[in-house]
Amino acid sequence: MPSIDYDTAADVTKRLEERLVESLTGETSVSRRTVLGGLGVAGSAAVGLGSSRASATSDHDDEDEHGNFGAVGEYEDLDFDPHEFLTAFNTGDSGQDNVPQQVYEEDGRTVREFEFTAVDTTIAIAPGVEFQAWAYNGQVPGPTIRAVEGDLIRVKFTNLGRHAHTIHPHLKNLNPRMDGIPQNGPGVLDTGESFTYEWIAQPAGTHFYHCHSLPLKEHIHRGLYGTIIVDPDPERVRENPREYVNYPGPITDDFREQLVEEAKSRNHEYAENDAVNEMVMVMNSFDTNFDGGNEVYAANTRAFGYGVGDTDGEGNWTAGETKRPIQIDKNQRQRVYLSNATEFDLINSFHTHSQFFDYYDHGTTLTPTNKTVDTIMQCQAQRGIIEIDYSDHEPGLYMFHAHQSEFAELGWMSFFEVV
Ligand SMILES: [Cu+2]
Repeated sequence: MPSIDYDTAADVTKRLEERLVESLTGETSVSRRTVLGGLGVAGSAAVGLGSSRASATSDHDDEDEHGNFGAVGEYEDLDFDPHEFLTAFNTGDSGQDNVPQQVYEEDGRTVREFEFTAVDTTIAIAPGVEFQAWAYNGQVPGPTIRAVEGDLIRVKFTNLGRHAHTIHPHLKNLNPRMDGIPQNGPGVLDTGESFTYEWIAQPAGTHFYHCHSLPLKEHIHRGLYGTIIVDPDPERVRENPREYVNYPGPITDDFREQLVEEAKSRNHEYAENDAVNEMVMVMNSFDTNFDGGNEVYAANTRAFGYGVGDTDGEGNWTAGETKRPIQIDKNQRQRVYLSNATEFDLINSFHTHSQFFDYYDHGTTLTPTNKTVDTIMQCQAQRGIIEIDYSDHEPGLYMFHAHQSEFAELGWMSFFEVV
C-alpha cells in the first residue's frame, strides 16, 4: 500500500490535534472555545485545565457545596491507554487489574461481582491537556462490565471522591432500591460510604451506567459513566425467539437456529464469540473551561486516540505515543459496542468512510434495526451494536468519525487500519 496515504493521514491527524491543543490554550482567536484565563502550555508539559475553573463561569464549581471532605482517593494514572480499553471486558472471570472481580454461584444463579471505587483524578484527554475528572476505578470511561443474560451483577461500590455519587444502571431493574438515584434505596453515597448494588443482567444488549447525583450533567460529564454488556443466552433465545427480533412474521426452524447462532456469537462463554473481534467505544466529551459547552470530543477519552501518528507505513508505529489506528483483520467479523456519554450536545454520531454497516439499536435484538447504513446517531445514553465487514476492502486506512464535523475536528475522528 502506498505510504503516502499514511503520511497524509498522519498529517491530517497532527494538524487537527495541534489546532485543538492551540484552541484550548487561547493562542488562536476562536470564539467560546478559547479557554478562559491565562493558561499556557510549555512544550508538551501537561497543564491542569481544570484548575482554570476559578476564572471560568460555572454554577457548580465549589467543592464545599457538598460538604464532603475527608479521606479522598486519588489516582495519578495518566497512562490510560484507549487501545487497551477498547478490548477490556470485565466478566468476573477475567478483566482489568484495577477492577477487583469474581464469579460464583448463589441460589442457582451465576453472580458476577465487581468492586467499584469513585475517585477524583486527573486524566489526559489530548497531548499536554489534562482534565480534572471524577472516575469509577480511576478511569474514564469506567470499566466495561460484561455478564450473561439472567446473571446477577453485584457491584460493591465505595465513594472515595469529594462529592456524593451513585451508580445508576440502564437495565431492566425490578427493585427500586437498586436504581442508584438520590431518592431511593441508599440515596447518594457521601465520601467514604459504601453500598452493594445488585442487578439482574437483563435484557440482553448494550447498556449504560452512570452516576445519578445532582447536578446530573456535571456528574456525568466529569467521567462517571461506562458500558454494561449483557450477552444473550442462546438457550433462552431458542425458547423465546420472538423476544429478540423486531419482525412480526413466522419464526421458522431455520430462522430460530439462525438466531441461536447469532446469540452464540454474542456470548463470551461460547467459542463462536472468539471468532468475532469486539470493541467498546464510548463517545465522550470534555468541558475544559466549565462553561457548559464541550471543547474536546473523543471515543474513549483521548482526542484523535485512534488517529494516525508516526508510522513507517507498514503498521509499525512510533513507540511511546498511544495514538495509532485500530488494526483489524479484514477476514474477521468486526463488532463495536457503542455508547454515547456526550454531555451538553443533544446527539452524537458514528460515520464510516467507504463503508456501510449494520446497526442494532440498544443491542437488544439479534437482527439489525438499521441495515446497510454509513451513519447512525445516538442521543445521550443511547447505545447499540455496529457490525462492520471489511472482507472485500483493500488493505489500508479507513476513517471513521462523528458526522457532526465540529466534533470530528475537535477530537472524535479516527481510523481503522485494515490488514
Ligand atoms: Cu456523581
